[in-house]
Amino acid sequence: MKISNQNKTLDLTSPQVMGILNVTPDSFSDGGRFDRIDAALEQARAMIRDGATIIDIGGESTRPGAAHVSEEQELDRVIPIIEAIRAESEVWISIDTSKPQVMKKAVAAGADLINDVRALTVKGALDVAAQTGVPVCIMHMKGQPQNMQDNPQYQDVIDEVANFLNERIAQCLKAGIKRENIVLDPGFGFGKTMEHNFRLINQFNRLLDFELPVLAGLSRKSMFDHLLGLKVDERLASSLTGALLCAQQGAHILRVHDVKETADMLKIMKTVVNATN
Ligand code: 8Y4
Repeated sequence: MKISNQNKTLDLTSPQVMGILNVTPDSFSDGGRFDRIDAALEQARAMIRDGATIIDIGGESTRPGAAHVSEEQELDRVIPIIEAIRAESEVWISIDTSKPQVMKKAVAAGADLINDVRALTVKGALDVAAQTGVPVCIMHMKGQPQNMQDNPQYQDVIDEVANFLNERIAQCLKAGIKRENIVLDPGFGFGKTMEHNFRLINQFNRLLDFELPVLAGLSRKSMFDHLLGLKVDERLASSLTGALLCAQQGAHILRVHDVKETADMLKIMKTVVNATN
């Protein structure tokens, strides 16, 4: 398995680490515009050094209750960071957005992959994504960020996630996105209870039936708080455990905050897998 664009190819034979780079104002203390760009660039450099082969850049928070972000605001946050990273690195740059104009301008600025938690459901997003020609990650979410955690219910969570992704794959193909440019994601934490999230980990390998790359984003999510009573900065061990359980079932990309620890974990996993007699 691999993903490609005009410029390059990322081999997914073994799981790749996608490092999270949030560029929302709460994620970088504000010493002004240059300081913000510089801090984000430093964080990207550290993640690349630690083994990330993809940097996921997001300028909109999808937390329930998070403030609305305008297109102009989002562009102002992400474009300078994409340009700065691209100026010095060939790392894969992923743009975490649902807005068509942000997708378009981010790819023009050097982004290689579109990561959309709304699975290209915003008006115009399918067509713009198709025009860019870059791979897209489509994620399952039940409801919208504002209401997604208000008592989500499923008859069978994995069936519903798979059916949704199947439908979105069809829409992508219809819009002219090539099948080999689609990455799938069950959307841990997006309209799911703790039980739904753990069931999705348990059944993760069913998403491999699509024969498309699959991404797992579990890092520091609140399911670990609900099980173990952990603050966000206490969730490293649980995040690594969740990531390993998905990687063992065949996850191709792990979206994480803790790149070094995840890369170490994957090295152990690969060494064990290859330690046949
Ligand atoms: C602490 C910090 C605790 C952040 C939780 C969080 C995914 C994603 C997000 C995902 C894909 C998050 C943008 C939620 N999650 N994209 N984005 N898959 N493809 N929460 O699972 O990280 S944001």
